[in-house]
Amino acid sequence: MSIVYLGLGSNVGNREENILAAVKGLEAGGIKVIKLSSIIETDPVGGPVQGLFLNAVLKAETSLPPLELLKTCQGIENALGRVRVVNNGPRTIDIDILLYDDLKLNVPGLVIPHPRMYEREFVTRPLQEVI
Ligand code: PH2
Ligand code: MG
Ligand code: MG
Repeated sequence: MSIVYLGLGSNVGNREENILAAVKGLEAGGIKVIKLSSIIETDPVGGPVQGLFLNAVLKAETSLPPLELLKTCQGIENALGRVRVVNNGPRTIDIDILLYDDLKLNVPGLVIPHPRMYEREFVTRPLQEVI
């Protein structure tokens, strides 16, 4: 089993419902959520002019290897109606792998630790609650 930290963000539709639906989807996908942070409202960072986000971070346990975990996260994003239009643009749900044990990985489509996590307060603030 591995310990992973995932970042969740939403700024389209019912943002809280989207985050909670993502948590349920992760649980259904074999990712055991150990601790969910508070859900905080944050100003958008980067990207086009867009609405405020709700963000959260969770700590979980999983036997999925990194690329399988990524596929599961992307499957949940798609199932919740995410459409990729603009980079860093509005999204119903974004699920990012922040940390995976003490693994360092850099392959096409996945970099762990998440390369921008430590400069983003919308990640570091909720992360402190669950670490
Ligand atoms: N995600 C981004 C870009 N900007 N800003 C906030 N506040 N929250 C996010 O989750 C977010 C963002 C790219 O994934
Ligand atoms: Mg993201
Ligand atoms: Mg993402």
